[in-house]
Amino acid sequence: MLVTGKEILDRAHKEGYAVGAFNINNMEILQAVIAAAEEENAPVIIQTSEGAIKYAGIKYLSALVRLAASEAKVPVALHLDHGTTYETIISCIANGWTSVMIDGSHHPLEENIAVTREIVKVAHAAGVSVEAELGRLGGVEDNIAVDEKDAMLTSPDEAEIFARETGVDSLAIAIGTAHGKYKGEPKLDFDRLVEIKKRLNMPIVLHGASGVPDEAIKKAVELGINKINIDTDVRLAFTEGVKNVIINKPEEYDPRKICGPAREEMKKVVKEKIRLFGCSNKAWTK
Ligand code: PH4
Ligand code: ZN
Repeated sequence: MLVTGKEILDRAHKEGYAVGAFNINNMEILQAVIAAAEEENAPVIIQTSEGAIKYAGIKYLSALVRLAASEAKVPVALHLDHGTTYETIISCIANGWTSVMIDGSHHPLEENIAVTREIVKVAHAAGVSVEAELGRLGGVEDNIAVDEKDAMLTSPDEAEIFARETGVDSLAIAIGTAHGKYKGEPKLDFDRLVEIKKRLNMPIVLHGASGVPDEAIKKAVELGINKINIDTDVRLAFTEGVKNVIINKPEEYDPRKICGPAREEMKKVVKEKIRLFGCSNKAWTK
């Protein structure tokens, strides 16, 4: 069942759990995520980055995900992850995405508000949900000075203004996570999350959640995170699965026997994440 991002996230916000948003680039990743969500009876967000669209093609991804969603026994949203241009966002809306992210986080506040507002206007007119981002993700390492760290993380004051001025459906915040593999253990600023959730009272999104210890994720969900982006941990499962076959059966040359086991490895990881996020058995039917 294909639904909007808002339908999925408003419930999660109200009931206090987080929905997994998994990046997909090909059929096997998509099938792994959908199968995991069905086995956990959980709503799920399938997301595609601009890089994924460049790799697979917008028509292919649209057809694949919309077919998978229409056949799925659980609610599925198709979301654009880190949309940076008006053109990409409009093409996704035109091709059936039910949720888009406008990432204006590299802009100063006023400009971020302006670009986000513009997207909210067109997306909402088409019945599509909007996620935006405030604050800078990534590389919050120990050797960065305290005020520099503070400047990268989302300011609760700015978040309040941003949410009010833009009318976004969900907001991605920076509280100490980073994209990709971590060098050390990430330290999340939970006090900041609590303050932002209290002031905004809306669905809050965590990017860069792969590699964050389970206890920290659980706490972030308890404190108000409702959408959790996972890409790297699924990529690692895929490569592990492929490597296992290549190393143990070097004579194998059938792609189905190489990608099939990788699909199983990815499914296991996605199921674990869904359980960790408190999203199992949260699916509904219309
Ligand atoms: N993302 C994933 C971004 C993927 O261009 P690209 O396809 O490489 O972009 O938005 C996340 O927040 C995932 O974080 P993770 O790396 O911790 O899984
Ligand atoms: Zn991200």
